[in-house]
Amino acid sequence: MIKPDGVQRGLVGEVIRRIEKVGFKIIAMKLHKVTMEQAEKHYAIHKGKPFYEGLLEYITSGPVVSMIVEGKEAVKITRKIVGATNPVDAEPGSIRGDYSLEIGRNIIHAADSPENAIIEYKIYFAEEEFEVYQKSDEVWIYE
Ligand code: D4T
Repeated sequence: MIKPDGVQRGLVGEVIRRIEKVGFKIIAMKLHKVTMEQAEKHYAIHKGKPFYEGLLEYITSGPVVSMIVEGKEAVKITRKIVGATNPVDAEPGSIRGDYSLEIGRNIIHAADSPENAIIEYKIYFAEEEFEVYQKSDEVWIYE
């Protein structure tokens, strides 16, 4: 998910470029606003933490771009492309390392396990929004 700051700062194309170029297949994508109900579900694990209220306010503050991405080790590799949660620790070359400075404005969200990826995409997408298709470059990406 490209968060509201990523959308406002014109980084949608840059993020999608990185996801596509590594070889992943985007099987669903949309621009939408996160409702407070969706935000509470998504960040339920952080309820009660000092940054929780600010996090909900930020993620619901403007449109986001959500994607479901498929490919080998998609969670692990996407987390590397995204970089550490706190931009201070994010490597140069990662999205957060290149484009953000503060943990509360870190541009992008990516699921941290395949199990959470499923839980999270169900918050934002209906099954009808998935596109099942073959990408013609797959023979050159997978051996
Ligand atoms: P998201 O979920 O946004 O991709 O971030 P991560 O998966 O990398 O990190 P997270 O769940 O630990 O944190 C969720 C979200 O909360 C913000 N946050 C986090 C914050 O504002 N202050 C903090 O101290 C922490 C730990 C940033 C990401």
